[in-house]
This record gives sequence, C-alpha cells and structure tokens, in this order.
Amino acid sequence: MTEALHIRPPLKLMIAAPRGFCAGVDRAIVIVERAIEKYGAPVYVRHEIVHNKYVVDSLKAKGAIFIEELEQVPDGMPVVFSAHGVPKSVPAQATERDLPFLDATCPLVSKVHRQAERQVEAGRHILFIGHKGHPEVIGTFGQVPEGTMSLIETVEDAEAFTPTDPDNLSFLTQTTLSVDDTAAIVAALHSRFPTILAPKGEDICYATSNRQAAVKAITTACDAILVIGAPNSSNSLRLVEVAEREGTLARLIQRADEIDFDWLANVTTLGLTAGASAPEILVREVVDRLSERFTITEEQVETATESISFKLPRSLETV
Ligand code: 0CG
Ligand code: SF4
Repeated sequence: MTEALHIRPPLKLMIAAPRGFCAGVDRAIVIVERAIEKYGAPVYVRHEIVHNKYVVDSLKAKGAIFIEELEQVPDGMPVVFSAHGVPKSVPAQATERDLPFLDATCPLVSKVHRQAERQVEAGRHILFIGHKGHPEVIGTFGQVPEGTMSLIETVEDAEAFTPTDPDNLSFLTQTTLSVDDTAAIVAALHSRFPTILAPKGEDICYATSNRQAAVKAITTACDAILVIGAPNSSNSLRLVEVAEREGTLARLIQRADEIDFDWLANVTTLGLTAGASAPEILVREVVDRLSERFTITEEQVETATESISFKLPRSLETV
C-alpha cells in the first residue's frame, strides 16, 4: 500500500446539543429495568419502549420481551406500556385480565391525554395535529370517544376540514412534530376558526423543540448532517427535515455501519445529532467510525441546556 492511502483527509464535526435521550426516554428505560428487578425476567413490553433498536436489544438481553398487542402477554405476566402512550382500552384490558402493568407513557404525552379528555368533557370537537398511524396518535385518539377528534396532518387538511360547529373547536398536537410545520397548520386553523381553543402551553415537547433548534443552529456551517435515529422515530425524522428545509443535505442512520462514505466524499464539515431515543453510545460509535477514515476535529454547539427529569411510578420507586 502506498503512503498516500494512509492519509486521512480532515473532517470537521459539529455536534449539536441538546441531542439524544430526553427525560421521557430515560424514565421509560428505567421503568423496564426496574420492572425486571421487581418481577424477575421475563417482563413483557407492549411496543418498542422507545423507537430504537439498540435500546430494545439491550433490554431484550436483560429479560424484556417485546410484543405489539396485549393478547400476546401470557396470563399473570407483567407488562410495560411504551413511552408513546396507549389507548384507554389497553390498561382497561390489562386490569380485566389481572395483569400486573406499568405505564411508561411520557408524562408530557399524558398531559396531552388529559387535555383531550377535558376538551371532550367541555363538549368541544378536537382537531389533533399529528401523523397518521404513529403509536402516540393512536394512544391519544384512544383517550376520547370515537368521532370527538379529527386528525389534521397538513395545512391542506386544515383548509379542507368542515366542522359541524366551527365555534366549538379546540386543537392539540403530537409531542414530536416539526415546530415550523405545526406553526403553519395552527396559523391556517386560527385564520379559518378564530375561536378555536389552543392547548394550555405547547404540546410539542421541550426535547423535540430543543433538538430542532440545535440542528438549525449548525446547518449553515455544515455541508451535510447525519441524524442518528430510527426510521420509525418521529422526532428523529423531523431533525432530518429541519436540516433539509434549511438547504443542508441530511440523512438518518441507525448505527455507524449505515454511514455512506461516498455520500461524504465532498463534505469537509459534517453536522451530527441524535433523536430523543438514540443513546449517546451510538454517537460515539459514529465518531469513532468516521475517525478511521478522516482526521477529525470535534466542536460541540450547545444551544440550550436541559435539566428536566421525571419521577418513576410510585410502585417502582423503592425497587
Ligand atoms: O419520536 P417518536 O414519538 O417516534 O418516539 P421515540 O421513541 O423515537 O422518541 C421519544 C419517545 C417516546
Ligand atoms: Fe416525552 Fe418529548 Fe421525550 Fe417524547 S420526546 S418521551 S414527549 S420528552
């Protein structure tokens, strides 16, 4: 091999902060771990506890069994509900079957659930801004009687919606949406329905908006951005979109082995971030893999600090 082949070209890495785990993800993972300590393995988990294969595989190794429907849980076995939330029918069915269950729904998702209930009690029809089929959306729709909530995915949906009573509407949103897209949908709703009731505070969570602002802050300085996250992770997908909207190439990868070095051929400054369900160990794995090919300089760009943490369910506090 000639000497030239050993030369690793320079690559500047701009690493966004905040990135990676949020308080709801931290809590959900600890709930599964403590449940395994409390009940012994196996503990069943309904849906991926958070949308990340590395996290799911790590918990499988500790004794978690992941299933999609409660019917798959054998009688008498403990089950944890994922951070994304579940329809009311799920805990109801678990209670009916006498299954010991723990709810790892993020408290910020539960807050939206409670608002939905209150709006329906007040007789309002809810427009729910979110992505069809996402488990959080299914969970939130499952808090209220059928027909009391309608899904709005786009500005076009907001413009086309025909309410029975235009003066008796409210809206709520999924927690992991694009801040900018949601603002456009909300503006369309406000202009069509001036009396529509907005949620108390922002439904898009602090982690989602902080990670979007952090990636925005590095886009202009970067030739391309890698987002570490899963293809079914809503908040991670939104980070790719935010970068692309700013005119910067961006890709979602789950692990270092998905790095496309051809794609990086003309990149001299690369941005790096991670979705709320992607552990920091995967960020380090990506940096390590890049340093096999490039001479790396790292810069952290911090746009906010986060200090939020959530309490565990009482039954697990002493485990
Ligand atoms: O971003 P979504 O809602 O798809 O979930 P993910 O598991 O990726 O992250 C946080 C949670 C819950
Ligand atoms: Fe909770 Fe937001 Fe994290 Fe989802 S992304 S688990 S809503 S803090």
